[in-house]
Amino acid sequence: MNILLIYPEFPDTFWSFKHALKFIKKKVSSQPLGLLTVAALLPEEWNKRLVDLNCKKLTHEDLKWADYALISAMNIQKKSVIEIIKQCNESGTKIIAGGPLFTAESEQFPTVEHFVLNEAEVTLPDFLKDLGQGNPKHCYTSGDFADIQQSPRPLWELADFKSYASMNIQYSRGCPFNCEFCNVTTLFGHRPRTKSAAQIINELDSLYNLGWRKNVFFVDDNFIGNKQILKKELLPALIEWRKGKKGISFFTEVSINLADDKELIKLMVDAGFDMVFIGIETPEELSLAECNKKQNLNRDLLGCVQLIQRSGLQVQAGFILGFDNDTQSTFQRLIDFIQKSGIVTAMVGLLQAPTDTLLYKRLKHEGRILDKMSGDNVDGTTNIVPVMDINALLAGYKHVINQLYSPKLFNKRVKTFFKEYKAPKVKLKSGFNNFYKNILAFLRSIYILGIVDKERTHYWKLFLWTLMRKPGMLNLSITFAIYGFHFRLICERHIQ
Ligand code: B12
Repeated sequence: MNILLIYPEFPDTFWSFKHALKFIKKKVSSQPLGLLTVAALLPEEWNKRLVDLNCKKLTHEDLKWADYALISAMNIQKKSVIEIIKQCNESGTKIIAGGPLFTAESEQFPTVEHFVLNEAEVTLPDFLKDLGQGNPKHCYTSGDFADIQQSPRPLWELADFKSYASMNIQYSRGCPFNCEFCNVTTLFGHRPRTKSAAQIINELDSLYNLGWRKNVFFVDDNFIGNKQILKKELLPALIEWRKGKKGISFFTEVSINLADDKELIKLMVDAGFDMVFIGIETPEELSLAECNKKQNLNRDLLGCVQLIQRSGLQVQAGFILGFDNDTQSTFQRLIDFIQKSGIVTAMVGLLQAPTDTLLYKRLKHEGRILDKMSGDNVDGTTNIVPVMDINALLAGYKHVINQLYSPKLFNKRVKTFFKEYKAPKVKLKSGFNNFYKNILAFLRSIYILGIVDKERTHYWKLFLWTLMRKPGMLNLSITFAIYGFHFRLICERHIQ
């Protein structure tokens, strides 16, 4: 059996990092982990090829070779998905579709032969059994959650490492919290399910043995969902694993209560984590209460962020505008909060309601749902009727985005961050090859940002400031300048 695994193209968005990746000559930020996991669940003797459309084209020869095309996607990739399905239909290649987009909206794709939805560990075995008996059904779905201790190691071998800036691995699924706008608990459950430390070490070993030395992103919904087991098993194992190795820094997604546990932060830093993404959402207490973001309530959010930064972790964060309790003053409050926090990568989106959330249910009941969400929560659109006048909300949103990603405020945030941040003592030595690539990226930044770009004076101002005041941070400072360039282009092109 010949199996073609197809990953659709991402549009140019905040998280695509398209305009930043060209500085490091990478095509895409990370590999399609879902498809590589599915590949490992298929019979070993089947032939498998991966076509990630973010790296290469899907050819007629690929489709002719394949007995089945397996497609995985998020809703943001829908445009590319429609094109792929058309190509498969024209060439007569049968499709098996799975992953978040199809699990949420399968009815929109009438020409797909088979849907294998939800977690493949649960649904794929039944499909394979029926296929073996020559009688596969149209749709496989399940409300059961997989035991991920039984998940196989993803088939990294199928991915062309040279194209990716980071590699994704997954330790847990699910989250103990219940934020109104988030669908994670519906999709993956309340009780975080974790892999064993041995599984993760095996996955890391295989990545390392295949030559990977750069970032590894733990794509957990909330990495600290089960703190006890993390402190007792995984983090000590990661600290041990790191000894004698070169490169590989980790980053992940956590909730703000990380700040309550200094021991946990220290273990994470010692294990090689250098960055975390946190859903902060808003500095407005009433809005936090409205969306049931209990873990963010009744605490000094700014102090928590600074504590994490001082401990050696860079903080990226997501923010939302458009809660029922937001007012005209929320916009400036949010700008002030983000500026003071030194959160350089701050993703600000409008409140949207994914179908499988408590928010969707509430707003449907109140007659305030307009449509399906766009899938990109940073494109200045929403599928809900906000309490605030929509034009006032959009104007406020654009103002916030334009302010935050103006070179002046962006650089100010970088400086605030550098003043707070204590770089971890764990040295993630990257080796000559990465050093050489960093130099090339630096030279490209000089040309594109320091000579050609209209905002070049800001590039040099930040460069000189860092050189004089924080010379040890020069590498990071240039990385931020490149991020700032990407965010500014995204704002100019999509949110104006
Ligand atoms: C890592 C991640 C990202 C990464 C990169 C992902 C990548 N390169 O593919 C980043 C940070 C870039 C990202 C960004 C976004 N993301 Co995201 N992301 C995730 C996250 C946290 C983990 C995904 C993952 O790798 N999981 C591990 C693998 C093993 O699981 P999986 O992919 O789901 O695959 C399993 C099943 O789905 C199934 N399966 C998957 N594919 C297939 C295919 C076949 C044929 C079969 C049979 C089965 C199958 O089997 C697998 C094993 O069980 C998920 C949440 C989650 N827990 O899944 C959100 C999630 C996928 N993201 C989501 C969204 C909305 C976004 C954004 C649009 C958000 C935004 N700010 O606008 C952006 C857009 C990206 C862009 N480039 O523009 C949504 C997608 C919703 C949807 N209905 O499509 C999710 C589900 C989060 C959520 N709470 O809703 N994301």
